[in-house]
Amino acid sequence: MEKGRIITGCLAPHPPHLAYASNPQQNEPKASGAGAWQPLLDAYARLRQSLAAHDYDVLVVHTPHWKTRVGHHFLGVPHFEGLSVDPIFPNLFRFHYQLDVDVELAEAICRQAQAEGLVTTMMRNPEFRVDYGTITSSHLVRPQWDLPIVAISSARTYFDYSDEVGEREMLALGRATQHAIEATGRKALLLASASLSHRHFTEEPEDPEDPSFEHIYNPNQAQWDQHVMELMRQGQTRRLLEEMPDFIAQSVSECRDGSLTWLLGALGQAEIPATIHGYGTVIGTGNAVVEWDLAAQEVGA
Ligand code: 2X7
Ligand code: FE2
Repeated sequence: MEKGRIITGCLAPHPPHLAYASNPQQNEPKASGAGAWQPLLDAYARLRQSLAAHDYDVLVVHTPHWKTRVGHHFLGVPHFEGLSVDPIFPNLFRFHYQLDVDVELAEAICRQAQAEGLVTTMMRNPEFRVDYGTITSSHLVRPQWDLPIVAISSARTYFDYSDEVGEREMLALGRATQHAIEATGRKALLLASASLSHRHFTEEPEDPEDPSFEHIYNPNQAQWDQHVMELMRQGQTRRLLEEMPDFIAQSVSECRDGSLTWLLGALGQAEIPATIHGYGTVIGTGNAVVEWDLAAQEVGA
């Protein structure tokens, strides 16, 4: 068997508004337009165009909205279908999903993570309702739903211990993911499903599409977003990881659920420049669509 590899890693935020605004037939609520979220939809279109040049056979997603009390969990049933509802925005996201899971790869990551000293569990309940983070990011990146996924939960380490311990665990989970992909011969696309700055409005306008309502909630936190994106652009991955606890604390970033650090760990903390496909706000949060194209690096090397 040929050694597997990570083709590309992406920061792929999951505001349900973006799934809603793209009007997939699976989603019950229908949007009349994209309004203020158009820049983010355009960013996802650019990401999809860039990914079309690559051949990969599985999407591996780390999601903040499947929160597991003890350890890191992995979907462990070959097929799931059901209705996923955003608990905060049920008016925007009621998505009828059908998806396949690469259980062999999920089990391999699970075992490898155990070998790294992490607590892990395979989730074997066929009735389990898949979270909106996994679904939104996967859908926006590959709306065809023609490839299997691996979905990884968000353990509570940052919250129960500290941001520093959380960071160490996510780097270990990233290493485990990379090694399992190599050992199983997969060509994998990795998705860190997270917003950057995450302070948001607590009230929704009567018309959720009203563009006059949409703007960044806190400019100080948005400045952090600009700084973090500049580090990504410059390929300063180690510095980004060093600053991650401050970024998380000072911008109440959703990266505290670990997805971005997991991704950077899986990419071997490679110091390669990322492409920022776009940035925009959703209900006041800061969201960037970002790509680290490992395959292109190898070709250029
Ligand atoms: O989960 C989210 C999010 N991360 C950002 C914005 C709006 C809603 O949901
Ligand atoms: Fe979220």
